Amino acid sequence: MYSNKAVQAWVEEMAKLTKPDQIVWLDGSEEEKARLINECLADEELIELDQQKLPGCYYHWTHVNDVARVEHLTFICTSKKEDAGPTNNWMSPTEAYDKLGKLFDGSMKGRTMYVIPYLMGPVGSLFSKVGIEITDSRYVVLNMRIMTKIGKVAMDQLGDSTDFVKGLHSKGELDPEKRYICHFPEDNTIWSIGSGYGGNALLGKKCFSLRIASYMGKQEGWMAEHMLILGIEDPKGNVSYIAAAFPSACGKTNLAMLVPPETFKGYKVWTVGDDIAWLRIGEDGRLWAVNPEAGFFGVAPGTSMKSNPNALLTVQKNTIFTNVVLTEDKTVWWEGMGVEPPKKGYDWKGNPWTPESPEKGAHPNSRFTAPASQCPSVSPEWQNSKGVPISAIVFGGRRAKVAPLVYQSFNWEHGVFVGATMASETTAAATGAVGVVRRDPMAMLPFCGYNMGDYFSHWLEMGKKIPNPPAIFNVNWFRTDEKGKFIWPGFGDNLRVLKWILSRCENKVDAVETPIGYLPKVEDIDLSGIENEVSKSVLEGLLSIDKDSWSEEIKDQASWLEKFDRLPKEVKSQYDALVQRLGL
Ligand code: OXD
Ligand code: MN
Repeated sequence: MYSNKAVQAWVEEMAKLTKPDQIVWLDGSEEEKARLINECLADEELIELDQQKLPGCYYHWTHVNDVARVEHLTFICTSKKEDAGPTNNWMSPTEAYDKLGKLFDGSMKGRTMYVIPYLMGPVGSLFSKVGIEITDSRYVVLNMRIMTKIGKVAMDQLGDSTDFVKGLHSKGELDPEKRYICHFPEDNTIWSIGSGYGGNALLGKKCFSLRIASYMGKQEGWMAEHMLILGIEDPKGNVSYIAAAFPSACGKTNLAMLVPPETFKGYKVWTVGDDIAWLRIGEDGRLWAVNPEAGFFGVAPGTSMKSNPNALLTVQKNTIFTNVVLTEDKTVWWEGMGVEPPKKGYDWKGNPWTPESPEKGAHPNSRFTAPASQCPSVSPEWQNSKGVPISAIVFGGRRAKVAPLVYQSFNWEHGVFVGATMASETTAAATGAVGVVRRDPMAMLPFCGYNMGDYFSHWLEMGKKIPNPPAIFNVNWFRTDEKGKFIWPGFGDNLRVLKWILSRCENKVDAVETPIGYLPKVEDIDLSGIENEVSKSVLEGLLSIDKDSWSEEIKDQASWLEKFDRLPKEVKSQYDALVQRLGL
């Protein structure tokens, strides 16, 4: 129990509603962790993995109908519908408190209520914020323990203040018909019921650090973004930082932990964050960023020693694996791990599985939850309370034809337009049609806690306030040839593109001015060591702008922008200027 009166009063009120058998206040200690793990093992909520091979690692199955974020059940509950905007589901706060209040009523009967104070961001930092999550799930507690800093450290930062985000979570009945993830940005409150899956239940992550925090950022003059943060150290030891936004499933975690190509002697990539960035204007007039999280909640399938050795090394200890293949000898496996599958095991539904089974063993959205501090590439600055200074902001998505490998926006305002019209094409990995263009502005479509038109205005406002703003770029690692094969090798070779981006930030290279932005001169992308795979003419192709595709693209952009009744005029004029430059 902590002395903060506002926290106590709110917990009491929530206990009256949910009626738990007992209340446990978490302190974040090792003893508490050991006790919770033992309880989970006894109830088979966790399965102990081979402690020789994977020390401190455990396995968890979610309910089979509860394996991903549920965007159609996620609501922004502002008093006025217009304030949630055209891209969010909206429910009035009165209706939401009433509807969910009925579901929460008695939902913790026979269960323990855990009260988790947690800190997002470095200890003692101006950037950092405190949340309290109430939950009836020990799995949530153990995950929050990895993803945030829980217990006393958070309460010490909060002191007597009433400035905390109130998060109420209950598994409820795990019934998709009674599942809601509601955000009340005007009340600093999140209510989530009916799901135990990370993205819906770990309230510090998407719910607080993006949806509620984006709203706070708009009020308070900072930004909460769906961005990885990485540092690039050059052979002289200078480190420059990049923040990059990509829609889900575009390789953010891989890019954040990139291993430089062999020919890049003396280069090193440092990981500050893989998913979320909080950005503020620093005293020096630059934009500075922290990663509010303390761990990685990464997608397991596809993670291999080739695609992301640093992630694979991170998850060798103290990690919770969810919905991957559990092997017979109590280790884990997933598709795309780059090693032989086990002869026998259990799939993500808990059914016996062999490599001959017709279905995939790991769920495509199966996850690892691992402490960031264990990552071999974690930046020495990742807990710096001042954050790190950002030289470049990078947007990107999967585009088979339209977007070139990289281009730079003309200025901040143009960069905001590039972000606002960002898109990704659906892949065969997801259900539904392949190659369908989905607009996902700044990769924030499912995560913006208010009207997205106002969010674009906030970006424009910030641009006016930052004396020395980062340059804004767009990248596309996913261009394909006529046979649908990726042309650019990707992974570690993406550093070649980031190197050009930093050279531009340092005014070391000039570029070609095109209708869509500044493109690299072919000779300015370092192809050392991959000349056979990517010849100069292949690179020319990757940097070309196809008029027919752009003619389609601008039509699609126009209908996208029409959705926004609060579209800032600057975004519209950037669109008009693009059309004019393209001569279409
Ligand atoms: C995530 C996502 O889980 O963006 O990080 O979907
Ligand atoms: Mn994400």
